[in-house]
Amino acid sequence: MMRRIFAVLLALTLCISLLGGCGSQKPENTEVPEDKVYNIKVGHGLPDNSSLHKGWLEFKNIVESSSEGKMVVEIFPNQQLGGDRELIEAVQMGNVTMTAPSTAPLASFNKAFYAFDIPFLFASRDQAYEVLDGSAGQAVLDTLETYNLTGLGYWENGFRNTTNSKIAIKTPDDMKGLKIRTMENEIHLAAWKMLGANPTPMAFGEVFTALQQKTIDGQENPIEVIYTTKLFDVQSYLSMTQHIYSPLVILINKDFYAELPQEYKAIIADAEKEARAYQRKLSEENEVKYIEAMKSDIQIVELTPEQLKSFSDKLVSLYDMVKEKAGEEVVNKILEASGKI
Ligand code: KDG
Repeated sequence: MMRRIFAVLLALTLCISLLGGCGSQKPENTEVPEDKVYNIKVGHGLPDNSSLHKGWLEFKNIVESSSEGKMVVEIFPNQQLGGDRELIEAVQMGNVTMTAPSTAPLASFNKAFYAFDIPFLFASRDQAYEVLDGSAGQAVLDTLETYNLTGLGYWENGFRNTTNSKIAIKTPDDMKGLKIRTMENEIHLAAWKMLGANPTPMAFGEVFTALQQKTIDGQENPIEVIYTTKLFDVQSYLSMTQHIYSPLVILINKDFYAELPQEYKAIIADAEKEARAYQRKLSEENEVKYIEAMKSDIQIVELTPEQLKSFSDKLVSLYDMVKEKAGEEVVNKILEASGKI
């Protein structure tokens, strides 16, 4: 009898350990080495007075205090380590640990992100937060793992608006032939062509000089970016086109994150969530503050619902283009979550 019980127990123990081993490629790292310090190098593209930078500072404070200094976060703002494309590559390779690009340039690395390039996708920030923080947003983040990246969450770049040096744009007719800089993203390029403009894709770091030297007439970005990077200084009109909501994606090198002790991984995940809420709140507040701060330097052009519709009407066929690029499944998930289908 005892021998039978012993045999059953042995078989059970074997099963459990085998199952555990099969479930994950590597065993979870639960040990926290006493004297090891983990350095987290963060690079991002915006200045110190942006909500993005303040969000990273909040993240740093939480991570460093919760880990009692065992994780140290160093932040390089203002494109010091490169623009969005370079930073995505650097995080993939592990030369930089974390970054926060717009989803648009990330789409040329990982096509699922084209799903966010549907114009007028989100009706409000709250809806954007709900979709991005829900299962549809998570499904897009999950696709990053094959690119040696882990996506922790979405922060806010904001609703994008159009500036230029020539005309108070109110409808697509006003932008015929205007040389507009777009982000490096094929859907954005196609959209501006459909609107009748003459678009040029360009890295963000070159935009200020290109506007100043008038090699381009205009560009489009959220209010915070237009203000904090002083684009309003070299532009005459700011049309509140609100044509697309631009999320920022918090990326971390996949191997670095996977190999962290479980306790530290949780600290990073929690800090990202807290900093996200803080950054979004600040982004919303800054939008109001910064419109006020620049309105004597640039003419703010408000658009009526009919005028906004004249833009969306021209862009209807983009839906199919986005589906073709990003994949129907992921696009439908986003469209369903945002009540579009
Ligand atoms: O790091 C974020 C910035 O690079 C971002 O604001 C870029 O929206 C962007 C643009 O227009 O390139």
